[in-house]
Amino acid sequence: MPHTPEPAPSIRVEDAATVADGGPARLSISRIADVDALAARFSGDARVLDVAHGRVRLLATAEQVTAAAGDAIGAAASAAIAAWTRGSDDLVTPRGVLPCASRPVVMGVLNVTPDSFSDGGEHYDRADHPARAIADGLALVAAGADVVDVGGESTRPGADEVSAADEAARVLPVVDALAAAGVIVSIDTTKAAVAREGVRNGAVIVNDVSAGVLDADMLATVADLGVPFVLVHMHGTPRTMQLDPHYDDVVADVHDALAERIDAAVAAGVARDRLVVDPGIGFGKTLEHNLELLRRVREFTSFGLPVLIGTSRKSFIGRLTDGAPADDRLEGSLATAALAVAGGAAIVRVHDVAASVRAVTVAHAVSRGRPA
Ligand code: PMM
Repeated sequence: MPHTPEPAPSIRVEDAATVADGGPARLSISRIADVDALAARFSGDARVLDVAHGRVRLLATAEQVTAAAGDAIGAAASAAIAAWTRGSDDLVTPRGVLPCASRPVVMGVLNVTPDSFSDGGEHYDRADHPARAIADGLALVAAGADVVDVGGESTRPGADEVSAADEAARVLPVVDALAAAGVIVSIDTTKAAVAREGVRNGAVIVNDVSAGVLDADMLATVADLGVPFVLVHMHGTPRTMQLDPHYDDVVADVHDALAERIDAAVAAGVARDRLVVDPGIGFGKTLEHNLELLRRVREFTSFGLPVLIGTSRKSFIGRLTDGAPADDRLEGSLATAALAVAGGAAIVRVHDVAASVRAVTVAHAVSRGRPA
């Protein structure tokens, strides 16, 4: 039997704006055995707001958390508040550093598939493969992408599965050529075998929309490869994810699910500072869920890891803009990228790179009150 570690308590910072002035943070503590007993230990100036769904929400300083809940939970609260306040560190890859600590990082999307919802077939010309995709990847870099995310499996809702061999045949020549040109490449796959081959061909980040759930070998593979790993929250599978998704509180539930995947990745041997978290916009979420996740994106910075947000051309943007089709969602995509960055996202995953670089550069400068 593999050893299943006890879940570590999870602290989510909802707001810490007054902490610098000695004020309390608004926190949520979850993944603990007896949440009612914990809530009862807070008294005096610390104020419990509610206890529900295995979580206690409260207004407290880190010192008050330590006094009531002990050193371990107090230290976790202190770290989460510091992360919320400070933002993320740089992300170190074997081919270079993504400067998440100093400016927004832009990940350009290169779907080498015939059927992706957002750019289906755009970069995949069977007669001219892989030349077209390679040229398009280099164009993303010329437009300002810091990293190019190469995917060979459509994750659009209800998409058919593709075999590892077909997926590898689509992406590996593209990964290889871009890496040879010095590009920081991430491989967007849910399959451990494709991740391994992708890294062997020069990819330096693995981006898995299932956070290692769909392939039992993924976490151990990534640990072995020693590259950064993007943990994306997905409700179900691409086939099932949009079938009536339900959450008690979408931000809290997705945060807890990501906490569980962080623990699983670390237990499998992945270094924590190689992880990136992504709440998975559109992956088993309604329009309202997506908007709530974006409105409260800063809460995901509590992990102290870079937060990646992918909204580009997604269907919820079409729904907000008179049913605009995927190739007519630029303004909505830019608005969400800008707001995600202003809300604390470190990396945005986009199709329209040049426009997105400008939008997030301005959003970042405004949110800090100074240029980069
Ligand atoms: N979305 C898609 C594919 N891969 N990866 C991450 N990390 N985050 C996302 O939101 C994400 C992803 C689906 O969109 P696409 O068809 O435009 O690639």
